[in-house]
Amino acid sequence: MRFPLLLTLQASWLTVCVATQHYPTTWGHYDLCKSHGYTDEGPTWYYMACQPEAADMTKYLKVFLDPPNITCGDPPETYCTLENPYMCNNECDAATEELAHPPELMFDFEGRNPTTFWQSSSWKKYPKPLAVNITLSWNKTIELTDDIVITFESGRPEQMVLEKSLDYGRSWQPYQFYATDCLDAFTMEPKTVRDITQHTLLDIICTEEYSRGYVWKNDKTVRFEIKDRFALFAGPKLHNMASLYGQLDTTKNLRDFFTITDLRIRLLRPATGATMVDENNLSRYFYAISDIKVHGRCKCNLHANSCIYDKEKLTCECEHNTTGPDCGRCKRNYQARAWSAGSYLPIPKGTANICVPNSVGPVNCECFSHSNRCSYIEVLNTVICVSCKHNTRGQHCQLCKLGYYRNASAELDDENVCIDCNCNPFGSDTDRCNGTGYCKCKEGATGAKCHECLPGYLWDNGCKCK
Ligand SMILES: *[C@@H]1O[C@H](CO)[C@@H](O)[C@H](O)[C@H]1NC(C)=O
Ligand SMILES: *[C@@H]1O[C@H](CO)[C@@H](O)[C@H](O)[C@H]1NC(C)=O
Ligand SMILES: *[C@@H]1O[C@H](CO)[C@@H](O)[C@H](O)[C@H]1NC(C)=O
Ligand SMILES: *[C@@H]1O[C@H](CO)[C@@H](O)[C@H](O)[C@H]1NC(C)=O
Ligand SMILES: *[C@@H]1O[C@H](CO)[C@@H](O)[C@H](O)[C@H]1NC(C)=O
Ligand SMILES: *[C@@H]1O[C@H](CO)[C@@H](O)[C@H](O)[C@H]1NC(C)=O
Ligand SMILES: *[C@@H]1O[C@H](CO)[C@@H](O)[C@H](O)[C@H]1NC(C)=O
Ligand SMILES: [Ca+2]
Repeated sequence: MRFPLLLTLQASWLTVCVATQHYPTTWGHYDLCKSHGYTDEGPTWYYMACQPEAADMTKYLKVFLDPPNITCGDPPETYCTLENPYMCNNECDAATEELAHPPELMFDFEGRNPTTFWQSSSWKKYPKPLAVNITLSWNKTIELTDDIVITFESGRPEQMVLEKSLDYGRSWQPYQFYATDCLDAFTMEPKTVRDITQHTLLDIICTEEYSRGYVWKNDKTVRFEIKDRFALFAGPKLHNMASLYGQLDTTKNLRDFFTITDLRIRLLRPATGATMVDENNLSRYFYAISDIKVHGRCKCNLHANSCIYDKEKLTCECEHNTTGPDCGRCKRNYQARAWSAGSYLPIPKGTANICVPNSVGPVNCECFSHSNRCSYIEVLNTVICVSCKHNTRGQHCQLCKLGYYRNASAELDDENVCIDCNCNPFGSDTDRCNGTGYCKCKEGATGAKCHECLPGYLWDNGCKCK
């Protein structure tokens, strides 16, 4: 006897669909955590997987340099342009605003002329390596959504490693190696992102794409190619994000690959523009970076569609009764079921996997003793009685099945609470009746059950005109 339950559910689905049709353009984008719907119990919430919009993440990071005093200008120094070693009248002076090159200038609004940039001291201690670590920390888990792009105003480094951390800087893994000669620098075969396939996506490569061919004006950027990697699943123009999301959902390693809490740019050897280092002009060699792009979204485990920056800290605005910086736990009193992340599946709207109130569960299976079985309906976050007996229906078996009416002299938990309408099949339009047991009669028929004829009619499998 599942029919009454199915009816109730179907009714709720229908109203839910109507309620969400106002947002057709947002379908499949996971930007709504819940929407309003109606069941025969009244208004209700309908829950969906959701995530914050992708944004420029450089606004929210802290930057640390190692060595800490590696920025040029303290004491003031002169340096040469790389194209022309005889032009050494450029000055870096930390105490003069126009001549200072502090780390913030890697993250300011670019597009100004001239560009603003951070610059290191020059390679005075050659042949001791000029090594600098630039560490970017969010103190929050971030999912990358676009290429990391580093723009150099010096030549691009001859050796560099991009590293990531997933545990707030406790451990680090390489993301990509960069060198003019990968074999020589890292004993790795040179590869490019085009060599990567779906099966080797997690492989860490060394690339010579962004170090070779020193051209001052044009080739200033070093990339970590997120979009090319996405494209292996989503197609060249990323038109099939559903396929990518499906993969991310089922493969934790893949999801983690694009997830970070910190990034570290390890600059190991500056551009020299030649095979030999000119020891007489070491102030030609330094690092200068004008811009770093990191595009991503807060990781909220598909339980939040916004992430706020308050008191220098990013936090997901958790829905679905989850909590924690990444919505990684169930709230107190909502732990009736183990926490789990929301799911991108089924495409396009996903599954919310909301946290369930402790009080909701078999204990609260309230069915007026017409059933002792309940079912938890995820999308509505409610418990519904299953297989209501005694001709009842509804979330708590509190209504009468169609074709039955409420016995006014019986309590809700009485076996006799619903009375068969018993409408005469020939005299009535339907087998339903109103709250006092009156059926809806066809023309000529009368009586509570439509089993009698009005004057002028004769009973003959219904009332017929004389
Ligand atoms: C940075 O500080 C260390 C230790 O105080 C010192 O040895 C080093 O020369 C300094 N480097 C620069 C570039 O000022
Ligand atoms: C940079 O980070 C690496 C590890 O990621 C560490 O071994 C090294 O000592 C750090 N400092 C410098 C100046 O390279
Ligand atoms: C990082 O965030 C946690 C809370 O999520 C906070 O307790 C801690 O102080 C933060 N650390 C830094 C360095 O801001
Ligand atoms: C650069 O090197 C050349 C020749 O090696 C030398 O004449 C010149 O003085 C050097 N420039 C500086 C600024 O040291
Ligand atoms: C927790 O879930 C209930 C539904 O069970 C909802 O009414 C309530 O608003 C939620 N609380 C929060 C803070 O999201
Ligand atoms: C209505 O309920 C009362 C109380 O249980 C019962 O005695 C009576 O028979 C019921 N009426 C019908 C028509 O079933
Ligand atoms: C049911 O219909 C009858 C006849 O039309 C009417 O007298 C009665 O008030 C109705 N009862 C309810 C609860 O609407
Ligand atoms: Ca800048």
